[in-house]
Amino acid sequence: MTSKPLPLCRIQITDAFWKREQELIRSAVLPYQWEALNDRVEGAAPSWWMHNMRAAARAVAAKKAGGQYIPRQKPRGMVIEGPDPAQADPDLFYGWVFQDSDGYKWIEAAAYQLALAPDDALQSQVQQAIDAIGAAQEADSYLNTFYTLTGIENRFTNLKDHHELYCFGHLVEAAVAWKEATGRQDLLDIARRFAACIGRRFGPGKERACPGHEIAEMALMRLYEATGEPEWRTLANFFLDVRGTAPSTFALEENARRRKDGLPELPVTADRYAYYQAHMPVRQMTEATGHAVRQMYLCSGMADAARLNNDPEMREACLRLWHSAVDEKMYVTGGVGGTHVGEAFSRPYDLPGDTAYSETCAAIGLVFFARRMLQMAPDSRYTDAMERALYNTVLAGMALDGKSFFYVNPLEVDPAACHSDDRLRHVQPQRQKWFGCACCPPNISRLLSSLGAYAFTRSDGTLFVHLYVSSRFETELNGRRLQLRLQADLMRDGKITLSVMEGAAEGAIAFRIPGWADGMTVHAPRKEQRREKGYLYLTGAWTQGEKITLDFAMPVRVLTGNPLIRETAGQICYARGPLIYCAEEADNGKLLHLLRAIPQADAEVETQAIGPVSLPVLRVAAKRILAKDAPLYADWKAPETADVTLTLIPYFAWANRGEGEMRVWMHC
Ligand code: FUB
Ligand code: ZN
Repeated sequence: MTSKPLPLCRIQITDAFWKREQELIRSAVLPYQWEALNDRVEGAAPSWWMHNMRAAARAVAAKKAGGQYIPRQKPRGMVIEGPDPAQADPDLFYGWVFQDSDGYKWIEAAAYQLALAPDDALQSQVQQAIDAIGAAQEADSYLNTFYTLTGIENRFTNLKDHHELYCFGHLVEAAVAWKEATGRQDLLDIARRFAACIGRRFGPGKERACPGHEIAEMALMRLYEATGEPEWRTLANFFLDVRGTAPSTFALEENARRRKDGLPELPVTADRYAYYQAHMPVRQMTEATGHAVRQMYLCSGMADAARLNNDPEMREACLRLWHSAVDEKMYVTGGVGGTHVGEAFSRPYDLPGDTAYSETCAAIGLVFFARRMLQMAPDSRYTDAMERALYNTVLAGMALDGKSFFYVNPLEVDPAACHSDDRLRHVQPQRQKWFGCACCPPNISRLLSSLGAYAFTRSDGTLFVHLYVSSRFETELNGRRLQLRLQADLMRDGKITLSVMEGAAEGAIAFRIPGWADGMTVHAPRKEQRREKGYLYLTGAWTQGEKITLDFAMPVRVLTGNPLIRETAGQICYARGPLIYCAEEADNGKLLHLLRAIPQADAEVETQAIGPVSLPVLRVAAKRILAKDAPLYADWKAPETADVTLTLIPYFAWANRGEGEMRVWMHC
């Protein structure tokens, strides 16, 4: 039974925790990111987004006026370092080749916010951004500031690395979101024209191609669903089916460059391109490999294709990749991509805590993949992973005041080591204001602003409640409208109430039974109850004024890692509900590795202020090894210990009280 998300404009998040997050995005994050896109944030790495759009617009205008545009740059390398923006040459491109995507992601997030509530200032900033994008679109509808400014004749010659189709995908996502939020067609027209430009060159019976960084696949599927225009699904299917087949399109384009440089050509087999998930046809894939964000975006596109084409073979491939990514390669925090070498997936069970990469965007990609798997066939294992990624790694990506961000999400941090050890150069002990490669902050904004689309989906006869986020929302059930209110507060407990505020309908409301729930009680008079794949289906007549309640037991849990994970051997971590906990220096002093957890000890749940919010923390008895004057090595004897009370805070809230040690897994 397939399902689709409810329109965001029909969902009002009222949840004490999530409403604050969404408002933070609106009031602090989006305005800040707009300043960043315009290079007006002192002390932050420049974005160059508006700069590049304006420079490209001048080039395009010159060409449209019949003049010539001779670029002063060559499309070499992935990043063009710029000076201080005040000293920048107004006609040059600066930053990463995929810089255009940052602004597209920002527009997408802003559109979701505008679907939730009007905001004239935000709307007019988006309009400025759209005007800038429209002006940078070439006469033949091509749109990419990097190639416009470095030589348009070179476009589509390095799809492997130069992210044209990635920027295109983000443009499409933004355009559909904007149209759905405001009814405005302008950005959608720009995106459709660019899609058509791509479709004139690539597709069945035309040139073969596939994106080096996936997203175009899921974006085109979304464009197809939004417009009903079949050519976008055809193009998405084409990109998926070309991927990993011989002759490798990446090898062919590399060889074209090598020929120009007088270098010998390489074999055109696909097997060298596992980093790009282009080493075998996607339908044959069994293991999540290579760059983690790309892999998750590919999986999302594959899941869309499996659903929209009703393609069981593609679904089987999705299931295998899900198993690999989630059952063998996911951190307890829902992060994926264990190695900083290439921001990539490592071997199964290789999940180091201190050198973890676990990019925020990769966890976001896992959320995308999970929602799409749920749309195909509801099963709480997808929702459990989605919730784990969301409540832990995704949330950790942003400070509680919305002013700084993590790109990398380690599970163990010693700031002294981060500052001095090159092996940890990628690990920041404090969130950063912005990044030269700023993929994560706007990705967090777009996901959190569209949270409702992950909380609920519906098919004709069933409404699915995936995430327990307090909200008021409207849905249809078997063609009849219902206004519903969901009350929950997972930061406190697992009590859920669903009330019918208005309307009457017959059908099923399916509630996910979270994997963390240690039993549940259900009060649902006059409803037939059935459990399937981790969902409780309550079927019957739903009428105004009625209420059903669920109470999921939410004890503190002590988790262990699979014995094959070397890094978690002999350690435990604490969890409660969707939250994974960690110890921080701010509460427990330095040298956290000397703490010894006592798995049998009962933990108390208390509320503590952390930065601007009050959060549930755990207090639990533990021991601390006394380490005074010990030689480097000595004969073993039972260590001297002191009794301590360990304070554990939700992982997502770490690094909000200055720099200090942190660890998720505790020795015991
Ligand atoms: O390459 C575009 C984005 O930048 C990727 O998704 C991130 O991992 C970062 O490399
Ligand atoms: Zn990122």
